[in-house]
Amino acid sequence: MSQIRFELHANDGAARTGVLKTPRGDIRTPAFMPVGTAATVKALYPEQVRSAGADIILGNTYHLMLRPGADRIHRLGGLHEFMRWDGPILTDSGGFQVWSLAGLRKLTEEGVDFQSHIDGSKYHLSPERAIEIQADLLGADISMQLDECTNFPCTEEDARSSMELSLRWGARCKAAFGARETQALFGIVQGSVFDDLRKESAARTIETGFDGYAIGGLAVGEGLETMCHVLDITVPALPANKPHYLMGVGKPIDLVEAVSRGIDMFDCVMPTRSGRHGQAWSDYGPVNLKRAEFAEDNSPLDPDIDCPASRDYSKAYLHHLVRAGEYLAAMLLSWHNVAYYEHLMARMRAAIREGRFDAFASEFRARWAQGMS
Ligand code: PRF
Repeated sequence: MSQIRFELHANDGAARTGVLKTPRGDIRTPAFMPVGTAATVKALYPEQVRSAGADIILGNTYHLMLRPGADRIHRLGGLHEFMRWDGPILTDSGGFQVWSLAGLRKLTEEGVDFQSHIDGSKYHLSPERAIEIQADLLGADISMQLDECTNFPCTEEDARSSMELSLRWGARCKAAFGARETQALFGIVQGSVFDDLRKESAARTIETGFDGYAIGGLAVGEGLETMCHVLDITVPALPANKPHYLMGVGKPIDLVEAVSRGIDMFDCVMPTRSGRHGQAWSDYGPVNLKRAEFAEDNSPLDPDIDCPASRDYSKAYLHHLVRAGEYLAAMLLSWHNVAYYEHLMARMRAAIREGRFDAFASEFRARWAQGMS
């Protein structure tokens, strides 16, 4: 019997809240996973990630297999021990990163051959190797199937052949993974922006059978409206009793729109990356701390968030740190941004629980629009 169980506690329209139970701890859903690409959520201690409200983080097969190497991490006790994060970790399978980062690469039925973006050395990733790295060597609590993130835009023909490859790779990942008690495997639905392909990909991924279902191939330049349409088509085609994970998304407004359509999990570099670039997230959009208007603004970023970076430091101080190029600027802004994202998830969970998610989403959209004007 798997010790990883998904419990749904409340529904409000299509939005849901619950808990994904794992031996390493509960993941409250809807959940946001900060990205810890290289065995670190950049600029943050694990304790800060946890205190900011994160129940789970994401790691990357691609980066870790290149540096320091999956076998080395295994010899050092696995990814949790290596990076001193004792909560759940979900790892991405690497296909998407090979596509966006690697040098020369060659895709075959067997898998993908590619050259490291660090030193050009050669690697191979297959569905079987992706499972071995994630589940056996890194020790991920949740592994992702190897997939191909379909280019956007693309023809329906290309989207179909890419989707078919991901389906075959998904079945091979499932076979390689087998049945495990303390680890889970998620499938990934592809199909670009074509309704029929999305429905077919969902049905056939479900046929293979996974512990959770991700929606891939989005946040690739299609825009919020198109993404929402794909979610409207795809999420109802997924099993209601399994977690629904939208990969690589997104801005705060994207999270609100996706939760309203039944998504339970997200990951995105947005909070940490923009934190390193002098930006703080808010309900009104991103705030650029470099701007002169903050030079003597003694107010904190958000006194309602229980995080020192959000509550205790003035915008004037953060403005100064950003202007001076200080490391602490990246550290405090990343901390605030992760805490803001996690606080947003907590607000959404409460709104769903209390049956007022629609009102929450409307008010959020209004604030977001106001910030954009
Ligand atoms: N597949 C995988 N990881 C991903 C994506 C995907 O499609 C995306 C979508 N852009 C983000 N991360 N395996």
